[in-house]
Amino acid sequence: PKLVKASASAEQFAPSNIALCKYWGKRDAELNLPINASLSVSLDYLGTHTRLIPIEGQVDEVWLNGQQLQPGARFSRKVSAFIDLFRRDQTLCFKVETRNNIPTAAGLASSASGFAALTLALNDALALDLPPEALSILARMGSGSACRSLFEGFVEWRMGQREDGLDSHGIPLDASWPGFCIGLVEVDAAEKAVDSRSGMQRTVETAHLYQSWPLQAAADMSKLQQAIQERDFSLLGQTAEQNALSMHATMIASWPPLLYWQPDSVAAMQKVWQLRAQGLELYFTMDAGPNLKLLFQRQDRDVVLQHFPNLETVEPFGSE
Ligand code: 2P0
Repeated sequence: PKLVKASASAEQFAPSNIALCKYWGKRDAELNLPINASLSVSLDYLGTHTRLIPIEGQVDEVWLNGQQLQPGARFSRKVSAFIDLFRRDQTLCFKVETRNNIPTAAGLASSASGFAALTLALNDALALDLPPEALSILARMGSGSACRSLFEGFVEWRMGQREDGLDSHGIPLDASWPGFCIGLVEVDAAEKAVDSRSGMQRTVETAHLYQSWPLQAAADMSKLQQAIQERDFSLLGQTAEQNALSMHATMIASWPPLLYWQPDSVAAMQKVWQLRAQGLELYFTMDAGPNLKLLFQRQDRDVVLQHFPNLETVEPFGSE
């Protein structure tokens, strides 16, 4: 978009999302174009509220959860660089207030919901009136996974073929699954040592095992679509868990090795496997961090909570 001046303040919300088939690896690092398609589920009310207020000045003011950040802080620079995509007149600046209601303890990435909410707020403040797919493309430029947070429910990120990335964006699946539950298991809330951007790059450049990842992801995309269409929870859970472990296998096979797990992560995985051996339909997925996200159905919620007390649970499609 080519813009002249801000028209108004704006406030928007976007949900966080959990990928069932992961985005891992870029074919273009500047445009955030992925090597594989991915599929996620958005987390309903858990996400980011972003408010934009036009201000006089030479620099944006970035606030995160009620605290003003230094203009040189990493997050501030990322936000300003993203607003630059929308800015022709460099004197157009904003106060950006970002609030995450994702329990920090869950250690969930907030960049997906953050850039999605910022994109929606810019669309309003600048009166762009862009269609959802265009907004998804723009959000992707801030953070790849943000292109999925533009939508509710199950979302596919089509990788696209074009070099300019205009066919690489999120598409919501026309599917609902009442009773579908996600549980957030906190292992460690601390910020990770290696961010996703560098982790992906290291994996693509150094892990021979990564060559098999695009094939795994393509096969998993089909299985997940089938599972969602047929509401086959076992197929969904198995596919998501194997997909996450396959992604982690490529990370571990990088050099220097990239292992996001902690002893408690492995203990939680073993607990899930044990419960499953006893007949419980419980699966997990994990991202670039030590925390687990559990997948289960409403009818098993009480049993799951007995084994994982203090579990924050979300039902993206409501209960049955
Ligand atoms: C995902 N992750 O699909 C995967 C699984 C982490 C592991 O998308 O560099 O923060 O900003 O495009 O979007 C996190 O990566 O990376 C992510 P950038 P992003 O959810």
